[in-house]
Amino acid sequence: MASVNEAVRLECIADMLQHTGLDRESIETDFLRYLCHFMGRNPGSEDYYLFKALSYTTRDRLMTYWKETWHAYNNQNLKKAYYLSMEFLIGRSLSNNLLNLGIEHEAAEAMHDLTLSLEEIEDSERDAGLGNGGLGRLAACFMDSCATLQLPVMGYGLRYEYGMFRQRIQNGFQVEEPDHWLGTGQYPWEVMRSEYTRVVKFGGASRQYTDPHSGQLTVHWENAEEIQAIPFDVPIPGYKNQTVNTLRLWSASAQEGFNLTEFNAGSYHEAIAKKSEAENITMVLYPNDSSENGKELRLKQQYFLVSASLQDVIAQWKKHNDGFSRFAEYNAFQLNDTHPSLAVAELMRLLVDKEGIKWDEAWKITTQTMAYTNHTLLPEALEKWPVSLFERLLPRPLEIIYEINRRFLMQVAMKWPADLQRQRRMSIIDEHNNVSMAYLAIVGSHSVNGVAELHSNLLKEGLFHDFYEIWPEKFNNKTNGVTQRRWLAMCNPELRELLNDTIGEEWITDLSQLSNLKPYATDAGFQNKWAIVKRNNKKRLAGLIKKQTGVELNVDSMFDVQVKRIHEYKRQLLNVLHVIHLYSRIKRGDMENWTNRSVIFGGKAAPGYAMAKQIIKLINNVAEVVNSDPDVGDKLKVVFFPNYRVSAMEVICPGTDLSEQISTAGKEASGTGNMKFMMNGALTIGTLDGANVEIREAVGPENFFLFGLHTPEVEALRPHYNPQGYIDQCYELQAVMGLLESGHFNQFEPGLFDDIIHSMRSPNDPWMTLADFHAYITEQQIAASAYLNQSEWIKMSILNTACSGIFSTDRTMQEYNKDIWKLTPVSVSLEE
Ligand code: 26V
Repeated sequence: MASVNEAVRLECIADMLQHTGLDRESIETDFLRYLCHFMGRNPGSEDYYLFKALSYTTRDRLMTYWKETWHAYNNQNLKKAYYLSMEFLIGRSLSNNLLNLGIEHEAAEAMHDLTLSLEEIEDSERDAGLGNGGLGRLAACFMDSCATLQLPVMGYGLRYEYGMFRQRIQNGFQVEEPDHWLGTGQYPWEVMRSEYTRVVKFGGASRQYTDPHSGQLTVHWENAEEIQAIPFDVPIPGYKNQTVNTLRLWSASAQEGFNLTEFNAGSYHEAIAKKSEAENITMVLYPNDSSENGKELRLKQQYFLVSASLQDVIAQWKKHNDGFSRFAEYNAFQLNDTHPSLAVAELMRLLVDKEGIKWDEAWKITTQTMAYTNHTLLPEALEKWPVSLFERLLPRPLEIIYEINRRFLMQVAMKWPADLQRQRRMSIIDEHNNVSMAYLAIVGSHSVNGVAELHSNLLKEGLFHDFYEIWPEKFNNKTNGVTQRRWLAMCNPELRELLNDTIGEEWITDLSQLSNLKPYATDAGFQNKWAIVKRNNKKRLAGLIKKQTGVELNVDSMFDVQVKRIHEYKRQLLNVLHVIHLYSRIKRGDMENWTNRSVIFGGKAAPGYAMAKQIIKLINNVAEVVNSDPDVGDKLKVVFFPNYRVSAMEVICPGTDLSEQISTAGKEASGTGNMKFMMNGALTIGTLDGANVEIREAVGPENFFLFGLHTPEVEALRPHYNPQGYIDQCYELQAVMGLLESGHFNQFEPGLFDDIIHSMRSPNDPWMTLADFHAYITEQQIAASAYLNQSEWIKMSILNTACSGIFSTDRTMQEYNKDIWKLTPVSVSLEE
């Protein structure tokens, strides 16, 4: 590689800066140059081309800072952290990058000069849907906060050709369509970096050799298939701070000149088939957020991510360091759930087999660098992989896992010599010959954290109790957050302006400043302004809903919203039961203390999750009946928002009055949608689950609609849960079940909802939906009555925003950094 003189490097930077002015004229000039010269289009072309031209223009303006940040991180001895995640749910980037660069207004004016609308251009960007839901979006929020905090953190993920499927609703049913988000061209934000291509092995066999010179026993992984990992880098700008961090996404490709022998032997088709098999690895995101265990391709994806990323970090390390004695001092890996927990075995393999480091030394390095975050308590989501699959795909990592387990079980046996049961329970390889990825992650990490206080405690008491007994010091909590840049400043510009005018702009980088709003909660003038902003946001949301579904909402009705993945534990069903209850009240003329409502649902069901798909159909059928009944009119409207995604939430959360967070207590690890709603001034109706607990604590119980069983009550009730008893005791529930069971919502589709009805009536219903029904409708009535007093409601709405300061990922990242990573912030400055 050419080594460049520092003076030349600086000259190059100065030149780049000079040619990427942040003023309106420079933006306009560059935009036209990209559009007309580079892309061969003109300002009258489709919005998508305008979006691309403006994105390139924006990327140019990030590039200097990006290079400088890279330089600052790699040319001094700095500790760095790597966030390993199978998902980064980025969504759109143009408006976010303009905001963080501080050139939103300039870009809008430049477009205006050309009689173009920035908003329309931004709207034509497709979501980068490289994630399922909360876990993937959290990773994206973390990246934004790390860049803003100037932490040297790099994200590693996969560049799926197809992201999260697109959801269409046909006759009330979910239909999945492939999301070829890259389109025919490329993603304007990414930069391909072929020079950092890595090679990942699969299959073959592991052989031991005694080195003839040293007499050392070494292991070779032979006859493996080799697949190239090509990195594509995406810039992650901090907020107005000249820092641009990197998200590196790997794309699989067959080795260049692959299988020449097969080709020469005339097996051209086999050779091509092999090539496409290799490229399959990063073809598609698994659209499941709980089960789907045992799929070979998914395990390949996981190993591909982990191996390429670790090789990348080690190669970078070796450029500047001799040996690995200080590796753990300068590198930290955060595992986003168990999906990348093969990193434990892979780092051991690379250190022992490739770098010739002794096992004990390598193990020390591994456990000192790895940290694991758990994101779910649902047993079906805990990853296990058959040993047989490992034998076929990953023979050498399997041997290493066996050795890790052997040594670990010796440790357990020392501590509890007589307790064979415990040794069996804790084995990384279980009695059915499956590798438990969670146990591998715990054993190989120095830190294990949950994502909300309740969840972290439940991990210690339940799922990981045995491990907590050996290593209590590993366990800690890091309550989730969301980035206020995207989830307030960007998605709610009117509220941003009101906040800036009232308390200044500091909240954008220090969300605790929002507490300065508290004195305004009872100020009539301020309440008025607040109400106007909320109403405008509701108008915008109603407009989008009208466009997507044809349903017209009354902006003065209460917008009651539940958007999230469709899952039984999240209990969209409980919400539907409440809707049916309201409908039945209207039909029987029980209109006392009535509040008009628009109930909005949105979310995707995993394609193989039959019950979740039935729930979508039920919501749509109920919507059809309710919305077309002339007795109902404006009193109640129900909509299912199709294809819920990041960019949809950016319109939904500012326009919401009531946020539904109604999972069975103890099941939702944290939730992050709950935080977005709160920040944008919605009130929550919710159970004591996940981060709801902390939300309620922050805003005060008088500003939160709490209902339902608590976690210990749920568990105590389980053995004698009797749904019929709840029906017998509650005439409202009898009316609701009567309507459902009479086929009122499936008149021409007999038996369609039998499974749903059966599941709610089952004494084994794990989600105990009927147990919380009465408490839920009671609290819903309290919320409805509260809404009738608008000044009270607005006060509570203001207080929700004012108390949401702790739910910034800036706070979350500071905690990860203080307790786990211990990085020093690096300021990047191009002033001189
Ligand atoms: C699991 C699987 C299983 C195999 C197929 C693909 C796949 C994809 C994702 C997952 C993980 C699901 C776990 C998850 O998303 N947890 C959510 O994490 C959020 C961020 O911490 C948290 O707010 C939510 O409460 C939690 O459900």
